[in-house]
Amino acid sequence: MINYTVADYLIERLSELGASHLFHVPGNYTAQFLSRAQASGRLSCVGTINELEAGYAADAYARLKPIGVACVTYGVGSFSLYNALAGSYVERCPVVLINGSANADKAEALVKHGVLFAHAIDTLRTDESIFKPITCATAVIVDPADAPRQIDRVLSACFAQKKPVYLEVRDGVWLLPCAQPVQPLKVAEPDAPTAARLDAAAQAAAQRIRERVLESSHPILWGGEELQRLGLEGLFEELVAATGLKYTTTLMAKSLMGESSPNSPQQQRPEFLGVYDSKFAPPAVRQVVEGSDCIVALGTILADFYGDIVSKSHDSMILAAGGAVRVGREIFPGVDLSRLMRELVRLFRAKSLRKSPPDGADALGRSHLVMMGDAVADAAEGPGEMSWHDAFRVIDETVDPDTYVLADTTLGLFLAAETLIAKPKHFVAQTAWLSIGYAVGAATGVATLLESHEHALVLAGDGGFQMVAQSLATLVKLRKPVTLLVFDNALYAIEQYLVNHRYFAQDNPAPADFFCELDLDPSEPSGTTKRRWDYVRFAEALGAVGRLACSPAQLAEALTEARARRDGPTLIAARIASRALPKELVVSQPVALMGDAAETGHAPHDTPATLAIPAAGFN
Ligand SMILES: Cc1ncc(C[n+]2csc(CCOP(=O)(O)OP(=O)(O)O)c2C)c(N)n1
Ligand SMILES: [Mg+2]
Repeated sequence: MINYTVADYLIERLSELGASHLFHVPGNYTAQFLSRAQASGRLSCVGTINELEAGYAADAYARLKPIGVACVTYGVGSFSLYNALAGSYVERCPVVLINGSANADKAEALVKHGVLFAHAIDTLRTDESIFKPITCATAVIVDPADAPRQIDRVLSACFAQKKPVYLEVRDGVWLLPCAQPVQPLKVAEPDAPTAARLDAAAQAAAQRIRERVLESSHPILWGGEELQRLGLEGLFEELVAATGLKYTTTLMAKSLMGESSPNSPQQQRPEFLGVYDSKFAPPAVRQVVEGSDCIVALGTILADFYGDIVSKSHDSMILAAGGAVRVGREIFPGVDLSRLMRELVRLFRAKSLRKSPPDGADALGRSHLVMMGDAVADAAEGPGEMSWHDAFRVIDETVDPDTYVLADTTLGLFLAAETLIAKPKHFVAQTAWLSIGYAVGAATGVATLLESHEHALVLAGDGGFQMVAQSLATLVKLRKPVTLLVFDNALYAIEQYLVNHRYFAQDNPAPADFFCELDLDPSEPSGTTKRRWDYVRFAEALGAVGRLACSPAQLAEALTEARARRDGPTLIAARIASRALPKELVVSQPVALMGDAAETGHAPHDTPATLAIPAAGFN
């Protein structure tokens, strides 16, 4: 009979923090933990095909629940998950990475005789040191007596800072006796003097924000992802109501509040301007947001998309994120976002504000379906192919309020921004780290949380899908109602757009032009164009249903059929013309996109825009 163990302690704390699943690939170093977790009935262990998928799944889970958990083995497993965890760090997703290492004898053999245990590189703490730069706390547990303290320290950092943590337990220690928790996990609450200081800082910043808003003519609110991570969506909604201001969101924080009007789901709610994703937003949305003389950005991670607006409206923008507030050039350090939001709601409720929105705001009401109409210039499609807008008109019509939409880094991401999401937190996208394939692995995490009437729709490019394609097998195993819609354009279109957008020009004589422009030897095989997969047979080989849609009618039929399936995933390949480009991107010069800084060209400010985002994170 085994009594209370180190494994039990960790399981108890994880479940106390709100995790009911963990995503893993087994390894003998963590085997005892996994069996204990499964037997506990508190943590359901979801086996994934590889560790990258486990990492993406845990990350997505952490966007919808208080924490996500991944459990892998040393080196060979953990390194495969590194990309995913880096994304969690950048996008502030509280993920607990549980790792196991070799037992004490093997550790001693390494130190004394240089004998490498399985997956060792050359020192005992390689994994911990490698994960340090992308976690907010780490621990290596070798002594069961110290386990409660270490586990509590690392988990409370994860929960409080909304960043990933690394927790390694030495094989042989998992089942050693351990003290039980005597009280709930204390999540680093500030002591009384610190709390008073934080309150005062929030009050001062809120006061200044209110003054600045009053001085302006057309202020708007810009909600960001930190509000979601900190569970402040309700306060944001209260602030919208208290100020009467119109609001936009970042692409990552899309669905911060339900976007459609409660009475008419096809209409945008009146306070919502649409997602502002800079140059990719519809022109009417851009005009309104960029026409504001006071953008109040709350909880916004300054991803690459936002370089221009932050730089252009530097002096008129209010930015509250990363534990600080900037009002124009004035910096308020040490401001906790939760306190600030409470204070703003209080101040704006006390006295009503009468401000008119920027010009054009009242005309906004529906997504690109209306704004673009049929006058879409991306119809480069031939027979049996669709344009991007063809596909999105169908997608928009089929997304219902019980559907989670997960959008990958594809040209389709920018159109997905326009799809109305009726319920909060029903849109998931990794728009700062931008690892292609993320949404495909993330589907595993979201799938575990689906209720019987719910459904998830993944929108992925073919390049992204192929990176994590085996995740489909996990969804088959889990029997989850997930639709994986792959934009089958046989192209890494975003990359093509960045390196030579002339490829997409209708009059461009030959794709080979691309090789010349890149100054590559034309006889070299290109990394950009590639052969098409047979997605229908691929799906069938993994036990899923596969459909090929070459027209809007076929896509509508396939999506409706997939939505009706309750016991497993459907893979739909939507044939998009390789040379099709959404109208928003059809320009003579490519817009700066994902690290392509060629077009930003603004003189640097003496006060860096990132000042409000100190490395320490929220606190
Ligand atoms: C893991 C990873 N590798 C490479 C890249 C660079 N990259 C950015 S977009 C892109 C192409 C995406 O192609 P696809 O998924 O087919 O979508 P499309 O652009 O065709 O819509 C690539 C390779 C990346 N962001 N992430
Ligand atoms: Mg593609």
